[in-house]
Amino acid sequence: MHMHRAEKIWMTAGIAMLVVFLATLTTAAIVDGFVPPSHVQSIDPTKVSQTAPFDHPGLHKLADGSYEAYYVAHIFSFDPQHLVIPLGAHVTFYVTSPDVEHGFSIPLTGVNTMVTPGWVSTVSHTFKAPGKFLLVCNEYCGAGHQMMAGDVEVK
Ligand SMILES: [Cu+2]
Repeated sequence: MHMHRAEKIWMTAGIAMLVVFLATLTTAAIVDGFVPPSHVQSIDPTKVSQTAPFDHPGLHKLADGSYEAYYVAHIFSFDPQHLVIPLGAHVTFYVTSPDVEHGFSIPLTGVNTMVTPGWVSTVSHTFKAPGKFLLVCNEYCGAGHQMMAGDVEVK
């Protein structure tokens, strides 16, 4: 099969870039311990229910007026199932899982993160509009995945 010289150059450049990108990613993961940006804190997945503050999930007010919301995502529900947030509150969500990979998404707000056992995923949002927002798992997590939902009420 005949290949044009320019085609060979482009293929070589493309493969070389792929090798450089994979080498960079592998080096960052192994040498620097690089993890996805939302995974900043680790947790023993077998002890989530005994580990503070996940032993009391829910909304916690901070001294500066902002809030932290601690969530446990497990097959097939969220704890807490329902959360009331004051209008205008800046909330940082901390979410973990004791079992399998889940998703944590509040559509129309930009809150969306994967939840991986052994890690605490973090995402922040300021709730400027009142309303009742759906909270859904958007990672297939098993036979009851479609039932895994809750809500966040801003008022
Ligand atoms: Cu799910």
